[in-house]
Amino acid sequence: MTISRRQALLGGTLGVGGIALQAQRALAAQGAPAGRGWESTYSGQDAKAEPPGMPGKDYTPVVTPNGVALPFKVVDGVKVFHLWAEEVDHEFAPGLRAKCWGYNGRVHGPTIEAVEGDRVRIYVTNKLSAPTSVHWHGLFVPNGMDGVAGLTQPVIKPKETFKYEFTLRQHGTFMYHSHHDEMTQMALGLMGLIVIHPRRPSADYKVQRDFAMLLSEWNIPAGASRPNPLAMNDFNVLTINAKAFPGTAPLVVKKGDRVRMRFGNLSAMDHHPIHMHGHFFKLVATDGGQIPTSAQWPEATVLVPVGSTRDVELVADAPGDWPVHCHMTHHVMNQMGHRFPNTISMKTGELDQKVRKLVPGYMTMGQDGMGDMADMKMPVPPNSIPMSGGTGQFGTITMGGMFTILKVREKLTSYDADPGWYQHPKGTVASLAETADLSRDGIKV
Ligand SMILES: [Cu+2]
Repeated sequence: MTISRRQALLGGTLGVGGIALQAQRALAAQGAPAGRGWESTYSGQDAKAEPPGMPGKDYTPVVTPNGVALPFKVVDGVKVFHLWAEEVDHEFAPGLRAKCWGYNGRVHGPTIEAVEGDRVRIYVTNKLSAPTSVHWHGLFVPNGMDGVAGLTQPVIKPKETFKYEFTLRQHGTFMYHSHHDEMTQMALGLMGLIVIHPRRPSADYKVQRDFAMLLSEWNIPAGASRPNPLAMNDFNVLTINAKAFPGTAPLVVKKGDRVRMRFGNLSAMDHHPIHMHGHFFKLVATDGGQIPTSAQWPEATVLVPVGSTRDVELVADAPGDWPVHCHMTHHVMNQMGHRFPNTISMKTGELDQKVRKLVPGYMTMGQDGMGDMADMKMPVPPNSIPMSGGTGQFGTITMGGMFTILKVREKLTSYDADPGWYQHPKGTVASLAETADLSRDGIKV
């Protein structure tokens, strides 16, 4: 029997076209999306609890550089957590401490980690002198568990303990933070990350390294002992997990590892374009959910807006020490980069001589930019850190703040130890051009 093209298209007889049409009708009968992806329920769906997912068995725990996971216990199938808000004497980087507000003795608070379908009960004790509340940013919760003081619950007064309880219906990267006097309490550090693993992960969810990083910003005048919550701009301490470089722990991975980096941003006023050297990554999720593979796009810089999370994934296939940092240049500088008069290219020699008559040892800083001030030997006011500067194997790194290092190694004995600086293969480091090179290539200098 032969089937005409017309017959096949109409599906009037058995044929390829007919089967396709039947399949289409079957899909339509099941209520498949008409093309825009709307689903009948999102956050309003029923919550169905599943047995508590356990680390090592149901998920591989994330790494929170410079941080920890919040411990839990299981009581009658419910995961029970306890957060307490309190004042914390926090070190941002060697040389800079401030009295901040955090949870469980840490700034920021520990990472809450769980599995989709877990029933969680989170106690919050207020050990501060001010009332507070905790909001679960991005989570689908019953309205009364949303943690917005005044709107969905009374404030948690000093010395009180509140109980939050809900079932986790999503997976991804989320955040928690104070939702009372946010300007003050978040500026002082009351925030943390929530990581929820999928209950039934797809094959490509598995990674070797899974890092969780919370971005924030602070105004701490040099020498001050507390962050200033009134600041609206001029943030001078920019942090990853509340640490400014060189206080940030490196991200240690093995060559070929699949790596996930989860970024959350609870800064007061700034978005952070996080740039990674030597690699590209794919944007795979936001705090609104997973991005289908077909919609993921490759980037070398991911913008993490205030109040958002972004998950990226990469294959770390290039050995080396690669910066991972905010690309806003003032966000990779520490305290002292602000409020200096602009003296770049000024000849200040005579000025220095004059001032030295009054102030012995006076020296104008910044004629050649700020790099000279990065020298750790230059004195800085008590309880402050130089505006830039860690020290690398080739000298001063003129960056601070929201900066860390992805250390990709071919051989690694442990993920937990800093493997030191990358040993570059011979002939692969930029170096002083030799006369022979210049003459061969006709470069006149
Ligand atoms: Cu930034």
